[in-house]
Amino acid sequence: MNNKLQAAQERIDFAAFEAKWRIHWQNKNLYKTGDDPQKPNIYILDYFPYPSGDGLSVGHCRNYIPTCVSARYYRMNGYNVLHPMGWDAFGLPAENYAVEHGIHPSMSSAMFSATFRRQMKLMECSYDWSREISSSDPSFYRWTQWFFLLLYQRGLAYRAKGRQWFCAHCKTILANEQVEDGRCWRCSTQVVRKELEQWCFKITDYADRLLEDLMDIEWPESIKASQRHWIGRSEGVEITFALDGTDDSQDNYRNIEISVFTTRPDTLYGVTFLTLAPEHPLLFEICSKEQEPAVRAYVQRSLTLSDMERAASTAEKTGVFCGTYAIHPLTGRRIPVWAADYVLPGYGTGAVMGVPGHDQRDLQFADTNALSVITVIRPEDRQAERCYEGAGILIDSGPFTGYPSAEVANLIADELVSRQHGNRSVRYKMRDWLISRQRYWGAPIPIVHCTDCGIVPVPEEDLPVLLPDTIDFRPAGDGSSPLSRVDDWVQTTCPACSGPATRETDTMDGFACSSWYYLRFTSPHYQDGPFDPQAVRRWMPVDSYVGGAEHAVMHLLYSRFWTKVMYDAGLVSFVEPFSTLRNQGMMLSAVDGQKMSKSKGNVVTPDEVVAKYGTDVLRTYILFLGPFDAEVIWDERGIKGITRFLNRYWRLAQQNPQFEGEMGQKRKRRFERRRQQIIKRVTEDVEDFRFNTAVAALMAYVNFLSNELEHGVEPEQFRAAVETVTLLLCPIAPFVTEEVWQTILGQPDSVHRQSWPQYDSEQVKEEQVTVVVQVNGRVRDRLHVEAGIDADSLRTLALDSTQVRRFIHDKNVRKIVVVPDQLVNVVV
Ligand code: ANZ
Ligand code: ZN
Repeated sequence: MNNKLQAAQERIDFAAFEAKWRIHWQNKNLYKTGDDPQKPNIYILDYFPYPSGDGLSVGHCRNYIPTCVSARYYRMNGYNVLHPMGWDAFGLPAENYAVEHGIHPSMSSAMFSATFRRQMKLMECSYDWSREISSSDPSFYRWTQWFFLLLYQRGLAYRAKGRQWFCAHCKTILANEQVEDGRCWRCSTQVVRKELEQWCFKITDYADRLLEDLMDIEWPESIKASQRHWIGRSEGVEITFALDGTDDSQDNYRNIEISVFTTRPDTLYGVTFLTLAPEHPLLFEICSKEQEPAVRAYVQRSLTLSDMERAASTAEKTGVFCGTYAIHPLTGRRIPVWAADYVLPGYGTGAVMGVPGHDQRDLQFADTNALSVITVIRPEDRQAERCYEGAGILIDSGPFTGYPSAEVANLIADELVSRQHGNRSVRYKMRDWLISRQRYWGAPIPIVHCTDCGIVPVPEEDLPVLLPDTIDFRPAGDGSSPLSRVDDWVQTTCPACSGPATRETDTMDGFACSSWYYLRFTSPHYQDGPFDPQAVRRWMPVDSYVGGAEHAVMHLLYSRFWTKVMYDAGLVSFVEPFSTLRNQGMMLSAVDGQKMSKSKGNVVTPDEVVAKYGTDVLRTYILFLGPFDAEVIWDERGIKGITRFLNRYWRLAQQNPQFEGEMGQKRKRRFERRRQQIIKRVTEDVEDFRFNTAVAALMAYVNFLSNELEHGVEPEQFRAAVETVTLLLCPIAPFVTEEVWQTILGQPDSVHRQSWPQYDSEQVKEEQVTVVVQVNGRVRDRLHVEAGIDADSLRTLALDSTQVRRFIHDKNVRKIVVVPDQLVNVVV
């Protein structure tokens, strides 16, 4: 060995240089958003985090470290990169903490975001901190209020009375999906219904566009599916049933009609009852006198159940007869009308035509209440079944008997329309977005109530409507906002008539802020509007958006809705805010296999890992743990391998081979090819968010270099290789690579300002060689393979050759001799 290996510093001492580089980079303003008009632009964004008192765990790093690597990669590739960070600061955690500790929510949320910021800086996430925003800052929520007014002016914000779930313990309204078994999901208190006037955004107006435009964005299929499911578009028919009373006292409703929504008009001949939701507005009008008390009692009882419980397939299908009959629109048959709580008030028309022969829930209801079952469709290949929900052939259906159900659905729909008994109709599961919150820590809704003028929007020039500072912000408990107690804030003058008026005391749901924050980042200090139109033209839509899968619907749907509204208002020129979306996988604790959370006591913080191993090790390990989108378990034992890898790289970089011989043309070519290949590999992996395989490839390459070095490598070749690894590794492990680049390799400028190494797609290709295959010493075949192919693969290829197989025939293979790149001899 004619290679003098130097005595290298064995282990990286991160403490010796981390702080130095942090300051250096900060002084150099390394992460400043590029603004070179010659360069392409890319916007890389993390979900707007909601700072909590718990701070970040290593689980959160699975979001922030990959996007940081991606941002660094594009900077090195000559892009202007917008990679900002800010805080979704309004909301319950900050407010609850404030209530508990007797401080102001602006304090608690400032504390929380300070912790997040400190931890992100610790990980050296490459954000342009000069663009930091906070949604609770009046300079931000002024524009959230501005958007409220925009929605209001466009008829998309309205106030409506509705019965909402209310938790007396949390003192707040809950959405339907936050009620479990009739209890609050947060504290298990039994919830009650409260009749309240609430502000809503008319997202339902955009249902079809929200569905259609999903086609044009690169999002995980599962997220698109969740959104489709949530929107829940159904095509069907609204059928009207006339009523037929049982006694004279009911004459008065002879001209009332009940309308049902069905997706299965082909089952019309199988209707044996109608069911109305207990909340149906006509319910008591159509009840017979005799049945009314029973119906009232039933309605009272069903009001304690949540929609989820009522809709559950396992729920008991209770109901009560109304004493009334409807008339079948085609046969004239009399059909009993019932009230039943499995029918939900918010969907379709709040009334259902019961077809127990073809709908499971209707069958359960019929069985529970001794109603008859009629079968009108049978499967094509089998006997009729008691409850068959599929398509098939019509039976006992008058003129439609014998026809296929799909066709009949259309025929019956046409028939009903022409007889004016029905209309084709499209229904959505999605409801309008309830935006009102009766809590303090949110953006006040910019509305004034005037006794003379009614609802009056606050004029744009009077924004922001500031949250009053010094108030008792504890929630009231009766469903009213704490703001309603601040008399001198509530009392105001009407912008329209200057008469006395009161302010709206509800604040906006935090999701309002996160529906447009990504636009603010393009021009965070802009004064004349929510964003600088030129900056938005330059950066939007977001090219790469990354966050957890738990926001599949709400935030992502609301943002899409706002963007479409802005498009319609001529504010932006695109209809989708996020072109590409990726969800990182969850990180589970090794302690209990659960999601990390403070209450479970299983949190590992980035702080402790950095203190023990250094930032580079944390970053590299997070990336290496598993595929970006896979669920992984935090296992500290795995860190050893990462430390070993970075130390090996560190020792390698310190080598200065004094090689006097020559590598030989062939070896030299191979050495260079390997360098080209690693560039290609890491480039492709980083672009496709395959960071774990990028790290693995770099590990293999460092091992390769260490081995080669033992055989002697010419200094020039070696230096090129070390520079290449350093450049490829620097987005992942920014500190040690900078130390190598500047201190060891003696380069004058930061490694992070270098260009990403390029490869030549011709040069990465393996050389081809011809390998001769012999059977018992006679040449039987020639294989064209990549040079350097391993012996095992050659053996397999040789035995797979039809030529060779012919000569082996049924003899036993005794031995296979392999001379790499040249020959395989099979002895039989
Ligand atoms: C008769 C029928 C026969 C139905 C049959 C289904 C099968 P999707 O696809 O989810 O839109 N429905 C309508 N309004 C309802 C309400 N407010 N609460 C509960 N159920 C309601 O479902 C549409 C079907 O759900 C409708 O079609 C109706 O039952 C029921 F063999 O009508 B169908
Ligand atoms: Zn007025």
